[in-house]
Order: sequence, then structure tokens, then C-alpha cells
Amino acid sequence: MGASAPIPFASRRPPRDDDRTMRHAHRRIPVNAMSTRIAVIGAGVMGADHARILASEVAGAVLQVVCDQDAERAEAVAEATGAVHAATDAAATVIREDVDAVLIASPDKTHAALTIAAIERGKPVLCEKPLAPTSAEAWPVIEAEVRAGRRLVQVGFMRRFDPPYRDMRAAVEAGALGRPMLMHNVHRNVETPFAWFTADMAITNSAPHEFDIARFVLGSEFRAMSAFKPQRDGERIPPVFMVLETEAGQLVNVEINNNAAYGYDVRGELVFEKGSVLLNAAAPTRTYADFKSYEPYAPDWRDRFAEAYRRQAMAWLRSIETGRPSDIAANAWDGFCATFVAEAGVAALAGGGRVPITYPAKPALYGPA
Ligand code: ISE
Repeated sequence: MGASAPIPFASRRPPRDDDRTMRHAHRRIPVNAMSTRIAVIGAGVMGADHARILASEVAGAVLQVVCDQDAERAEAVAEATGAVHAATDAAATVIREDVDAVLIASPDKTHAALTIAAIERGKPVLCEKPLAPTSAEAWPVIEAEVRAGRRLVQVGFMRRFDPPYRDMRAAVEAGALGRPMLMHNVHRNVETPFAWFTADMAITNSAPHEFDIARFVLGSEFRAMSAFKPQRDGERIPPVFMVLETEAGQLVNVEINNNAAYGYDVRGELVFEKGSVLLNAAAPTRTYADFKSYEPYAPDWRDRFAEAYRRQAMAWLRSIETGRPSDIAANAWDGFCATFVAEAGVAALAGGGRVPITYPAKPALYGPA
């Protein structure tokens, strides 16, 4: 006998109050606090983790709907997180009357259209990176926000909320170490999720985190990009190595190694004129045994950046309650820039040599040019 069939959505009776209380019984946050009813679109690895965070760690969040085109997956995550409803139609979920805000963690190619649908209904959005797979697909999101006349979009570059990166940015703002000159970034995954993951995808899928955090920490824009890759045996892609130049004369290098094998390992160091700040993401434990000692590595980003995801979600809820966008979170312009820079990286890797980066004019909605 296969897995029990999901409850047909048409026959799902609306939850009674006691159901809601019951299904939220495990929550540490009283449902009757000032609440924002949130739909999570996409119940895969990221969507399920976002749903868990919203349901159990963020005051003011009510997980109203978990939506996924796979009905069983939607139902399973809704059940596991105590969501009020499960659904399968993303576009219909965005416009539901009982949804105040939307977190988009569906496949990348759906991000822009769902974000625009939310903007057009005045609903705040937290869109997982990337805002869109290409800058041409991301630009209509910028246009939609400009038409709306207010910033409703937060993009999921959660490292901005990671305490060590916040310390790096604070060191830049303090100025005590002089000018930041170089930023070294290492981003290693255990292995590519599938054998046909390409070097270009390393740049467009993983590297945008480095592009965004460097912009955030340095407060500088990029003006050129160079990209290289070494030889690797076998069918798995080799690392990609990029060197970016900023308009402030700084250099940022990025190693993306999606097949590092040993663990999920993100490193960074910001080098100033009078010192440096190293990302010292200490492992939770060190084990001493068998005449050796060792520290564990996380298998993927969810554990390493758990605090950052939590803080990101909290900042999003605060921005919704206050109506003031977070001054830390990435906005739609930042999301556009990350994709735009990734496209320069793909062009550079294709043999474009040093590729200039010239952004389009930044709309006033996103601050001074
Ligand atoms: C993934 O989408 C992420 O956001 C992770 O932070 C990153 O390490 C991984 O390479 C991406 O695929």
C-alpha cells in the first residue's frame, strides 16, 4: 500500500478555531499576537525550512498556507509545521484573501512572476535568491515596484544577517583599520545536486551570495569581472575562480567549489590597510579521539546559516508590521544586481576575458545613484 493519499483539497474542511489552536499547539508564539498570515510557495528543501522557521521561531508570523505543485509535499510540510492550509496553485495562493504576505521558495524561473503578482496586490514578498535567473527577467520586478511606488520585496540573501558578516561591515563603517582593499571569499558545497550542474550554474546559483555580501560589506559597486576554472578529472565540475574589481579600487576574489566533498564550508576575510577581519565561523564542537582531534562540517547551508535565516525572517516580519523596509535586507535592486553580475561572470568564463560591469540607472525608489 503506497503512501496514504493526500486529503483532496476540495474536501478539506476549513479549520475550526480549536483546529487552529490544536495545530498551533506546538508553537511557542501565541497565535493571537499581532499576526501576519503568510503563504510559503514551494515546499522543497528551502521552502520547508522557511516554513519551519516562520511556524516556530518568528513572533507575529502565522503560517497560513504551504503551497507546492506536489500536493503530497505541500500536505506533508503543512502538517509538519502546523500550517492552516495546504495548496497546489501558486498564482491562486498569492492572491488569496487570507494571505497577507508571501515567501517565494519555488523554482527560480517562477520567482519574478509570483513576486510581481504579490507587488500588484500590495503584498510584501520575501523572494528566495535569485530574484530571477536572468537580469532581463528580474527587471520587470523593478518596474512593478516603481509602479507601486513602494518597496515590497526582500530578496533572500540571508548572509547579510549572519553575525560574522555583520561584524565585517561594522569594521568597514568604524574605519579603525583603514581602507578595505581586498575581500577573499570561499564557498564550498559537498557536491553538486545533480551531475549536469554546470560551471555557469556555479556562478548563477551559488556565487550570487558572494556578490551580494561583498557589495553589502564593502558598500561598493563592481566595475569588472574576470573568471577562470582549473582542470578536474571526472564528470563533476571543477571550482570556478572569479576576481571582481570595485568602483572604489578594491579587489574581491571568489572561489565557488560545488564539489568540495568534505563539507559545507564558507570562508571570508576582509583585508584592510591596518589589519584584517576573518570570518571565524567556529564549529559547535571539537572531538578528541583516536590520537586526533577534528571539528564537524555542516552538510549544507541550513545549519551553517540557521541564525541568519532566522534573523532574516524576523526582519521581514518587522518590516511588514512597521511598513518600513529593513535597512539590512537585500531589496529588489540588490537582487537585480546579483543576477546582473552573475551574467558578467558567465560571459567572462566563456572566454570574455575581463568583462566590464555597467549597471542600468538605479531607480530613485532604491536610494541615491
Ligand atoms: C543554495 O541555493 C544556497 O542558497 C546556498 O547558500 C549555497 O551555498 C548553495 O550553493 C546554493 O545552491
